[in-house]
Amino acid sequence: MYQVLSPEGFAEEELDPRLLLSMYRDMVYARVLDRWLMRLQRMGKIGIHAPSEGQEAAGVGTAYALGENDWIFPLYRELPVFVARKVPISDIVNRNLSNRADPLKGRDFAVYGDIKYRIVPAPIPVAVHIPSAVGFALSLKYKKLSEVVINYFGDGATSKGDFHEALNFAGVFKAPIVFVCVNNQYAISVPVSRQTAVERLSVKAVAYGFEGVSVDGNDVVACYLAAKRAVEKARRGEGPTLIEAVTYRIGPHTTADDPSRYRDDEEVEMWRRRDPITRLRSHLLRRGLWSMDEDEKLWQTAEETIRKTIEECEKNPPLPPESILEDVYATPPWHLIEEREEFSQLR
Ligand SMILES: Cc1ncc(C[n+]2csc(CCOP(=O)(O)OP(=O)(O)O)c2C)c(N)n1
Repeated sequence: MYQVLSPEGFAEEELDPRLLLSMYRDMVYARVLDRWLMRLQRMGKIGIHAPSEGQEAAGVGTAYALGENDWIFPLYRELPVFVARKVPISDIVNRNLSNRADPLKGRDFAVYGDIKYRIVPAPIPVAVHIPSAVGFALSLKYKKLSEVVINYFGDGATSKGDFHEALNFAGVFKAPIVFVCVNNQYAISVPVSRQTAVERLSVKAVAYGFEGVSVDGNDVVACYLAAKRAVEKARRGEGPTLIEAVTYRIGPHTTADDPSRYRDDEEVEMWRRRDPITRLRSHLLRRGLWSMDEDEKLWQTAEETIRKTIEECEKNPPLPPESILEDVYATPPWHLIEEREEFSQLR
């Protein structure tokens, strides 16, 4: 398994300090925002949240390998990717609150996406976005654009036919795509050992004629370098890569799950000791690029900034009920126009 940062924060390869500090900042913001979204759900202010705690290196590292014109087909647990793409925190919060400033107007569960940032909203059915991502990548190739697609999914998705059909097609037609399988060890309560008999999910790429690589998903530098290589290869027209980022979901599957029913505290504790944020911090401290004072300030600023952003977002009014009738037809048919009229008379 490809690793650059050892668990103690040693590295043979010394990446640019500015890049490391920027990734560190984004990982901290993603962690703090994730915890706030959990709290908001518990306060009854948002419907559901799929937490990303523990998966920050996999998301941030791979997203940093993209150019700004590249396209993201995420899963629903990709908050760190959105933070790395510099989506404003207010957009993510408004989305979750489903208020009038929600860029998706209350549609589609709690997943985020926005064409402005070239992020396609994640689907809830497992793996169905993989064929779409491949089709989209092929359209970029036919249009002779130099843009590439990055497509995130979980270990559970590798058991669906969609995954195999899509990877096969991508291999045959050399689609400009990077598949990132975020192996967080579980598909809700099903451990990866019940999902597959292979040791590493990356070997599945071999059957489709392209390269697969497993990386330490808690090592942001390894995730970044592996993704950068894969993105450059796709951009050169040399086809897809499957990256398996081996990591762990520290929290529940979603706010509607109780993981204590299917896994031990010791296992969670073992993975907490491999925390991706702590690992990068150890590296930064070792190289004298960071101090504990600066660290404390960063966490405090993240907490304050996000708290204030949430307060501001909560001032937005709710969506008008008739908005559920919008965005299906370019020219709404008569019955929807009548329904919209009825809705507005109710208010
Ligand atoms: C086709 C389908 N079957 C079942 C579900 C219920 N379901 C929602 S998420 C999930 C597990 C997905 O696990 P994985 O792909 O590993 O991603 P993770 O949530 O762990 O990040 C399941 C079974 C679903 N959404 N779609």
